[in-house]
Amino acid sequence: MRLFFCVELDDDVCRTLAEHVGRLRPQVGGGTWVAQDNLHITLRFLGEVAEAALPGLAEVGRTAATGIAPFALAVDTLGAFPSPRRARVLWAGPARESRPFTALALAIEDGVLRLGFPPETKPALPHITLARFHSPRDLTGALAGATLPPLAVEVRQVTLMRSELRPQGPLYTALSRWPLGG
Ligand code: 2AM
Repeated sequence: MRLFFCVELDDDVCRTLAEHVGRLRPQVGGGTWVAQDNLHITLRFLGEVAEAALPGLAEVGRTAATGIAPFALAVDTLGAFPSPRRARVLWAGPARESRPFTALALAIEDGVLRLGFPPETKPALPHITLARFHSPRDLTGALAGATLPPLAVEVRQVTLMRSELRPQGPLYTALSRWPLGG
């Protein structure tokens, strides 16, 4: 099964994001837009994982979550990977680095490495993917005029999510959740 660790978002955060994204969408056009209910912050993508690995992953999630106290992420910025001029991913996220988020992602990374997963090569930058583009898109104009109301994402738990890929978009199912701070 295809799995990833993530931070789920409260319904009101998803709703506010979806409203603002709705305004941006006509300007950007095209792309594959993430359904409101699927918005999340990835902590670690695992890919295809055998069922036998689930107990180990549960231990990783529990240990990582227990070691970090709940915290808030100020989601106040729209951005693009790898750059606004050649965007493949449009995202919302915090402008500033979040130490607790980095610590949480590192704790999970540490745990999955111990289980034998190959190391993550991308830095753990907290972001909520809003849209993906098959070919690079110049979003400098759209992003220059776009604003986001400051959103406080309360990070209270870690989720191990299952992703089933379907033609109409992925179906996410939470397999386990662990509260931060134990
Ligand atoms: P992204 O939002 O930055 O694209 C579920 O697919 C989540 O896992 C996505 O939010 C995605 O992050 C992340 N992810 C990381 N690497 C991935 C990969 N190779 N394939 C699919 N998703 C990946």
